Amino acid sequence: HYSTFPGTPVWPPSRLDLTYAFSPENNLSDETKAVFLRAFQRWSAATPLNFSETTSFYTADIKIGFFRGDHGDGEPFDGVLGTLAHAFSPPSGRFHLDADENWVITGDISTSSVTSAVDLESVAVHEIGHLLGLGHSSVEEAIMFPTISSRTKKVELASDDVLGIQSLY
Ligand code: TQI
Ligand code: ZN
Ligand code: ZN
Repeated sequence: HYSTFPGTPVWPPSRLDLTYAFSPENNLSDETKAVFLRAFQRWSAATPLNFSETTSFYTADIKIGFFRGDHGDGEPFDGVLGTLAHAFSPPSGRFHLDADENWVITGDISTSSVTSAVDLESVAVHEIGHLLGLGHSSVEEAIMFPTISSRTKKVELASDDVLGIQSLY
């Protein structure tokens, strides 16, 4: 079953149109940005929320960046595997990914020869769940289940994720 954070923080009902931006120093490719777009679309399809990219990083509701090691928020990344990414509950909007991971942004990850390959879209869908107010789920098929098998792509919301997000929005 899904969970929420203590106190059930959500984006206010008056804020159904949320903006996101990528850290300018990351210089991400359009292909990488498209992965995040698809991940946001999975949640907007199940809710009244809409997400749009803005180039104005400092005013964006959701700020996405790849960082390595200690990046100034007291929750340092740890190199390959271990922590992959973290996102904070509403209305923080902070979404950080570990730049040291072997991110896979395209193709069939199950056939990757890199044992530590991590599917970016799967992690993005999971972290956006946290950004919107979902905690972890006990349902293994759910996006919000707290573990994922290596070299696995899991990007489709399970009914448990949909029930969870629809309880919030
Ligand atoms: N990052 C953890 C996560 O997002 C960070 C975390 C631990 C956390 N406990 C939390 C965030 C409680 C919010 C609330 O779950 S992670 C997975 C999964 C991670 C793990 O790097 O371990 C995914 C990131 F589910 F596959 F294990 C993304 Cl998809
Ligand atoms: Zn961080
Ligand atoms: Zn999580």
